[in-house]
Amino acid sequence: MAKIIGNPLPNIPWQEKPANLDAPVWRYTENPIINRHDQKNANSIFNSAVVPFEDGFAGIFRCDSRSVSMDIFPGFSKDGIHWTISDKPVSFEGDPEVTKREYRYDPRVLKMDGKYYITWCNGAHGPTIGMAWTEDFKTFHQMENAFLPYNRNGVLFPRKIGENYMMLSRPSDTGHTPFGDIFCSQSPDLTYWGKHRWVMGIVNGDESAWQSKKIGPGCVPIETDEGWLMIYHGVINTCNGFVYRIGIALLDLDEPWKVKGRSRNYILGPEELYECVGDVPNVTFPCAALTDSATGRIAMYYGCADTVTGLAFTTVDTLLDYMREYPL
Ligand code: BMA
Repeated sequence: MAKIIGNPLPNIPWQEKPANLDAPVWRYTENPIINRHDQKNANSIFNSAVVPFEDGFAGIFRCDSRSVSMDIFPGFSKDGIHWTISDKPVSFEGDPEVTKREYRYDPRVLKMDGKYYITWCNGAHGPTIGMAWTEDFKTFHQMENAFLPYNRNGVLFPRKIGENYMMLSRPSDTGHTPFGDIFCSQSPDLTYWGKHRWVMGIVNGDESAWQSKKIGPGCVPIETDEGWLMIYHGVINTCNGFVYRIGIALLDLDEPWKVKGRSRNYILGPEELYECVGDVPNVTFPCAALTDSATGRIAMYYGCADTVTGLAFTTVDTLLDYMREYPL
């Protein structure tokens, strides 16, 4: 039995695994939990991140507007399922050269050292990784962008590892990047990032074709006694374009650029109508996971077809057993 290192979360959203299901992840029966117009002026709400907050949950949501501009918005929920998302985007305090908005999307959130940190894909002469912190999800303090353009999918580890903070990311280009591996970078102060190490790449050939075009970090890594459980996205290029699925790997606890295990199979992919049909068909894109250390339960939030937000469930043992049953 693997153990999640972290806090218990007795109010984690949860449903039991359906008895006849042959898969390591099961969807919430009332998916999608957030529909495309569940916020004023939203065209679509997806690729969003949540975290336990006070006696419920808070989140940062990607809402693309009906002029199809991308921004991030705070939201709150008592149960992690029903959300109220602000009409107003996150407004940042900080250096005006840095807070200047071009576009913002695909946020991640975590609690570290008593503050909530947000990372997102930030337009700054090309996409890069924006960073900010908040204590109350009302006032947000923007920090320096972590990297030079072009980069996407910046995902912090939830604590210092050794001397340094660490962040996973996926160097990219200005467009719909036809390549992409996962890297790990280190920082003593969350401002200056270096010691960039390659973590893992696409899988060439037929062995695991769902991740043959590009991969990128998804949820904040989950600390277990066996390593960091990384939930990531993998992409295949098909005759109808890119298809995004979700996979898992286990990273070394002290040197997280070292991969200890990786699943050949995806754990979830576009199958339901709301995952296959939308503004961008056939996309499942993970950005957050709640965990309960008491039970090993995991509740994963993922964008569906770049249009709505889904919720799915699993446990740490279910994922690690599946990874070992279908190793890469
Ligand atoms: C990526 C990002 C994601 C999106 C995905 C699929 O490049 O733009 O936000 O979910 O493409 O369209």
